[in-house]
Amino acid sequence: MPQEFPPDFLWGVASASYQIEGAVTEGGRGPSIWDTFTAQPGRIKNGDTGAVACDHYHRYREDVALMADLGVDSYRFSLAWPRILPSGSGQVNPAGLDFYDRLIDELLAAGIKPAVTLFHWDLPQALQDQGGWESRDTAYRLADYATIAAERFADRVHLWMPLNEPVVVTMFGHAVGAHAPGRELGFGALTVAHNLLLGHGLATRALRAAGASNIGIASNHTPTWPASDSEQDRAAADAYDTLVNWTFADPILRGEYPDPLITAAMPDTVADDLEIISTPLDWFGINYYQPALVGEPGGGTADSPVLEGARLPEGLPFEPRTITGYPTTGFGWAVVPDGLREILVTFKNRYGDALPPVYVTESGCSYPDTVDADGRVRDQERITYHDGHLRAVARAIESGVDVRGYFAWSIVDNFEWAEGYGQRFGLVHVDYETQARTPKDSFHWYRELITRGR
Ligand code: GBH
Repeated sequence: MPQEFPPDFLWGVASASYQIEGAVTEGGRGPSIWDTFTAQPGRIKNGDTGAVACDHYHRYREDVALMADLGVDSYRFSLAWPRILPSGSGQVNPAGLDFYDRLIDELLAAGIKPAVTLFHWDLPQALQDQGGWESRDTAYRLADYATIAAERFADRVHLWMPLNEPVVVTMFGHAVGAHAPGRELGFGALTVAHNLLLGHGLATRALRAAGASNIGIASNHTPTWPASDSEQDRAAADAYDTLVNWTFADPILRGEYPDPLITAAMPDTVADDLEIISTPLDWFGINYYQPALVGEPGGGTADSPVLEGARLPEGLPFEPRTITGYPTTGFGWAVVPDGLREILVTFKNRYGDALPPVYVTESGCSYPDTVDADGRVRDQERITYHDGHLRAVARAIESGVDVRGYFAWSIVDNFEWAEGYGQRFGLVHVDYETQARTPKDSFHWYRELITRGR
């Protein structure tokens, strides 16, 4: 398979600060909305929190050594905003910058290119207290933070991403409340989407002004399938597609919202804001997990494993259905490798030459992996998952999509948000009692693949 990838294809792994670092009160870090959210009873499975997580803050050298052994070209991780700016803005915390300095230097010494996300959901609580992403000011605070990060790290970072998955922050964090900050605004969350996108544009400009290059985004996208050929189901799928995909990609890649109704829900400054939001990117990153099967409301079971227990807003013009006929992950998500090819090709068809080079900034699967008596983790399903998804990338490249790299989610098992530690996505198993790391069979498989690719 490797020969189907260009020689400079970037083989990577990914993670995010709150999911792995722990040490939430150390090194001058301020509280984030995820510290607050995980402290609220009933929010997270088993009452898990990211307080210790994988203790990566203390064990980053060991984790970088694992990545060096794995042979990846690049490691995508996020900076914890509240480590760098404990109150979200104003006073910089030198110990926070120093931590990422050490991590970046450790990576470079191992020949691994750092790929940095600025905001992977751990908003400083102080900014939430001032309105969080419901407030336009937060977009400007992201840009200030981007300047600080670029001034310190621009010379050593290979890829920059101001945001991870604005759609998930909007929907899970602010429409249905399954993620921090737990808001249930329904369609009111569209303002949040706009503020996030504005923040993305402002931060892109701030990064560039401070000397950073190679700026993109990690945006979650979902090929959307109508539940049937009926006109109603096709209209419902269209509405879903517009809301979860194009509301987030069109402003960036076309400088407009996909539907006049959405534009109308935005502030009066929308035209000027779209100028900023559509600041050209050097590349566009797609996170892909599974397609969505969508039908008309009331036509089936609104059975969404992740949204289980969360109240969907009233009056949605669509209803998600369960995808059948495919294997499922531990989460219950359908494993549909061709969906990755489909979304990549859909992007190329929709945006044509306006689409910059693409990276798959995340793809992965969770299973309840255990370490066998002989010290092995036999995760053949994960091997099948990544093998299938990489073949899908190769097919997309063949059809003319300029895909430059693939970041497997995730390097280590970690704190899976509302699901706590129950879902394991890593190529490396983590024993949360001892913090022992055990490379899974998928780790050895990925190493083989990468080595053959060179
Ligand atoms: C990513 O989000 C995150 O960036 C990362 O932090 C996280 O650990 C990783 O994926 C694994 O979850 O219709 O209820 O079945 C993933 C975004 C959005 C993907 C919801 C799955 C299906 C939800 N997810 N989607 S549901």
